[in-house]
Amino acid sequence: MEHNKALFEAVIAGNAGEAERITREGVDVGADPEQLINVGMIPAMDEVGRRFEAGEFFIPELLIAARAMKAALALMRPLLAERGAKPAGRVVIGTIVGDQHDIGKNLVASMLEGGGFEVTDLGYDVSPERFAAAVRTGEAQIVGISALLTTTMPNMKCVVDELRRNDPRSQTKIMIGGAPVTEAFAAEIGADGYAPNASAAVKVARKFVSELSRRSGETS
Ligand code: B1M
Repeated sequence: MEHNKALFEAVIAGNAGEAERITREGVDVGADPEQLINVGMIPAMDEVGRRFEAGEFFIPELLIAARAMKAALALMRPLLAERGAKPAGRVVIGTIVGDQHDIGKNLVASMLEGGGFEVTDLGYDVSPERFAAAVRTGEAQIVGISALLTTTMPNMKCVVDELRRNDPRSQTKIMIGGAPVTEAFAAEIGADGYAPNASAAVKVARKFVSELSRRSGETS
């Protein structure tokens, strides 16, 4: 319990060294790795997201908290793999073809990891075909597409079309975001959702996973 609380505070403070130290110490004395993630790290990133939305935290605080969380998470990954722990969901994410802006996308990817998702980050300048191939390979439930240029936004529709061509029953949910992107644009191109910032992206991803599991419950 002590380790969970200390880890929670280290992540919010963006103290990567401390987060790593507490994680290592916790694992050495037999703390449950899933508890460290679910009780220490994920609520910390939720709190960071809440403070960001409330205007108490800004982009630098988000980035350093995400870095602290990633450092601690890196120590846990091998342990979780050994135990076969299930991620909250699988996400493929990238910045759209023609666009090199990746700071916001990286932030979204880190927050999703902090939220317990397994994230495959394809980087920037990602073509519709690469998105589709990554979804097939990783069996992703969610695809996240970022765009920062008004000139590259239309390329997002090409990804949606390519994914739907391969997945006519819409078993993969598509989320888009980026400064020029809007909810209305998401609806216009047939994406399933839009998030204005990284913490909202985690909420949308959680909603997608619960919709998909409800749907698979109805059909089984
Ligand atoms: Co460029 N750039 N840039 N740029 N750049 C903008 C976007 C611009 C608005 C600047 C301006 O003119 N005022 C402008 C776009 C104008 C337009 O489209 N109408 C612009 C331009 C024109 C260009 C070039 C064309 C400049 C040139 O070469 N003439 C060129 C294009 C290169 C290319 O992509 N092909 C270019 C290049 C660059 C740099 C490489 C120098 C650099 C990018 C470095 C990098 O990303 N590694 C850069 C930068 C840094 C910016 C600004 C200054 C900052 C962008 C940023 O990182 N914001 C930007 C101006 C600005 O925004 N003030 C600008 C911080 C980031 C955390 O926010 O990305 O919005 P953001 O992400 C947010 C949300 O949008 C959301 O969550 C994030 C966290 O809250 N979000 C998602 C993002 N993706 C999401 C995905 C989701 C959900 C939410 O679901 C999947």
